[in-house]
Amino acid sequence: MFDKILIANRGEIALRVIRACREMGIASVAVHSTADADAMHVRMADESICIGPPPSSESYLSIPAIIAACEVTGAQAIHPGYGFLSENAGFVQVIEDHGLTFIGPTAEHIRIMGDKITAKETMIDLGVPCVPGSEGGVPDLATAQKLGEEMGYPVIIKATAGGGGRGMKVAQTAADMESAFMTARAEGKAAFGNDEVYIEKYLQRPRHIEIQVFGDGKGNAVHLGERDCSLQRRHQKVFEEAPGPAISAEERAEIGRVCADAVARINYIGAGTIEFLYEDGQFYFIEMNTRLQVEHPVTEAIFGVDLVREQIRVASGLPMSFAQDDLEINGHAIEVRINAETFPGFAPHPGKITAYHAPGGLGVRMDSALYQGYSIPPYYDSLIGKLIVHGRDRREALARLHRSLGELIVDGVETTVPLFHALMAEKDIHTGEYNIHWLERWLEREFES
Ligand code: MV4
Repeated sequence: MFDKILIANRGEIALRVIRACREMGIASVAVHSTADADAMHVRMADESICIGPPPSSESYLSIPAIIAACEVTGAQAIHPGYGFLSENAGFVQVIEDHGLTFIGPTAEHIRIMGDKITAKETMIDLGVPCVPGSEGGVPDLATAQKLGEEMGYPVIIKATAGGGGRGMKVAQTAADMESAFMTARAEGKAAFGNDEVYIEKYLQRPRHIEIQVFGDGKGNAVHLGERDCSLQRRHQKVFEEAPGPAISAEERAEIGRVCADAVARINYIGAGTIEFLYEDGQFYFIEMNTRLQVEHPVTEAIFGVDLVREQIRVASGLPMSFAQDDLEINGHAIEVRINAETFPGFAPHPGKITAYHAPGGLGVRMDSALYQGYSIPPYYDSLIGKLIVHGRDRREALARLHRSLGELIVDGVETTVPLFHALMAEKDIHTGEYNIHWLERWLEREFES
């Protein structure tokens, strides 16, 4: 086992990793930009080291600065958290070249899943159900038009290097194909330097269901059920829950087995998420994320496992501490993401926290790096906290969410808490009847009229 781990991240996820390290008796090293000298992750870690100026490109994304921080502090392994360098295959390569350990998948698995065409081809070979569409890349407009006619409209054109909704265009009819194809290609080129695109049948009202998987890198893997993350705004998730309100135990067992078998067969190591669109009782693979996700706590709550501890275990060569048969769902969990943003404008609102009180009590977890007197810097993501509630069933989890939102105090900046108070009054949230378009349509109806 490692003696010392460096956390190449900031905010609540850095605290999350430090906490796992401390429970495992592992020393932690925080890295920070000059803008984060007073940040909670710096205070909470055993050691800290400044790695550069405020812009992420010169600090949290600086591979040389992070490697140097490992050498100076004697850290043997790096946990990347989410975002920043967490899905950067080149970073993993450099870490290994320096005799250090990346707490996450191999560079090869990150590379395969980072290219959506390769990811989809791999999943098809592994027997994972995918959205019907082109076999690999579509080289030109004529081929795209021919495919559109064969598949039937609407179709969606996606950049292979895309993700998070970038480089993606819907063609409702043949008349839209030329502009959709050209725009998706141009966006892929501009944003990722890669103009390769592929085509899929466009699903009109799916849910976003993602399966948590975990492998030991030696051909063993498990699944930890699904999360329903359909409530999104501009491809940013705001509310996530597990289990999914629309998924039966039989569906979970079946898609879970397919996913666990798939990652076992590629000797996947660590935490991964296989994303699906779910419509009319069918799962359609869209992407795989090779990192620990923001919303992992809802899975931890219902399975009673510590996913970061498991990541550290398998990265050090130890076996996973559970097998599939040990994993049983207990109750229901919901996470809401609290951002320092105006509502309903969703404009970033950094500033000084004049008062902070985290909710507590049975079934309540608040993952946040806030403290009274802290100044949220303007340089980074606006996520300032995740409120995770756990109940015996969905009704209890929702009641607990409502109750704990009422206890939360964040003064000094605007937050997205009013969004969740408003959602608590919606029937569809209580019945669980929502899809990937629900939130944006509701925001438009309620706040833009
Ligand atoms: C789709 C789709 C409909 N049909 N693919 C958006 C982000 C990227 N991860 C995949 N996305 C979508 N792919 C097909 N074939 C609709 C979306 C989509 C979406 C997916 C998940 C959550 C929110 C979304 C919002 C808009 C569009």
